[in-house]
Amino acid sequence: MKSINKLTKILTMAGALAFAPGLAVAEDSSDPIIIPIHNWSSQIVMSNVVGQMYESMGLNVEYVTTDSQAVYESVRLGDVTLELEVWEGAFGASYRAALAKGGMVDAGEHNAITREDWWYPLWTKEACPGLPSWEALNECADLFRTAETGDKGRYLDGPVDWLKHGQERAEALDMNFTVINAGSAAALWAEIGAAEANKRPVVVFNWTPNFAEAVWEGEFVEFPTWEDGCDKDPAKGPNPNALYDCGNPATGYLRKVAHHEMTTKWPSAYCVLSNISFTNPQIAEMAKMVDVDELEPEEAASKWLKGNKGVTQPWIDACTT
Ligand code: TMO
Repeated sequence: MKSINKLTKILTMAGALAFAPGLAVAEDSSDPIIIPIHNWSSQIVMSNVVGQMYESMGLNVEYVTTDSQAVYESVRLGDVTLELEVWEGAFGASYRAALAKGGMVDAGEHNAITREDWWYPLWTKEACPGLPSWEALNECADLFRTAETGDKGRYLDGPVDWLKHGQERAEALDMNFTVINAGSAAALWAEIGAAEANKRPVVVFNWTPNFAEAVWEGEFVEFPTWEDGCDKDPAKGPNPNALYDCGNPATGYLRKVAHHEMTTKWPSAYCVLSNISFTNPQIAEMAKMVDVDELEPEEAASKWLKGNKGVTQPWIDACTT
């Protein structure tokens, strides 16, 4: 369906140009397109991939490191030009708030289907066979006790700026878990790696697409199914008095957004942005090139682009020829 829409769009554009030979297409500004960089690998590599695509079109690009929630306000105001990875689970609320205030345009979804939630490597299930249900996890809470968490189980959540509301979820569902925020994505992988040697049960925040699925077999914990408004309306979810008593969306979107002036200031670049649509395997590979192969993000991006010209060049050609 998605690809048919895209094909229709490309054909319609080609048709429009064919019948409007005198059409003057405005040139893109030589001002730098400002691309924000966050704290997980696929986003960093993808940002460099798209930045290098723009450079191949003769455009100027600058990267800035920004907070992954505040960035939506920055896109809206034009302090940054775009955002390439709007994950529904982590950033849906900030995205919706900024979109409603005005100044940000939706540049469409990637092909990818995303999920972000409590996750365990498969050896954990040997010790807690009722998994993946959250009630079973809760009954096994003792298995996850550490010196730090006392008589409660330890759940290692993502860095604070991903706003996963793990503590609120544990409280809303009356779980015997203490939620600790990791300082970085690397701390999540270290936690899994350290548990692997003696197959110690662990539960950590994880997501897909990600490199981790190629390294450790595992599963997401099944929480009460996400309902729209679970983060705003206590009536949603099983606890009538609490927010965040649902899992994250299990088939979430991954979206692109831009500052509204990008459409007129860099029309070709915006056209390319709207064509861009990465898949789960492509995004997992971008992460792997940094987290497993240990390439620098810029290197990973240029290597990824070299291997995938057949994917990216048509997105550019449809906007520039
Ligand atoms: C926002 N993230 C993909 C790290 O969950």
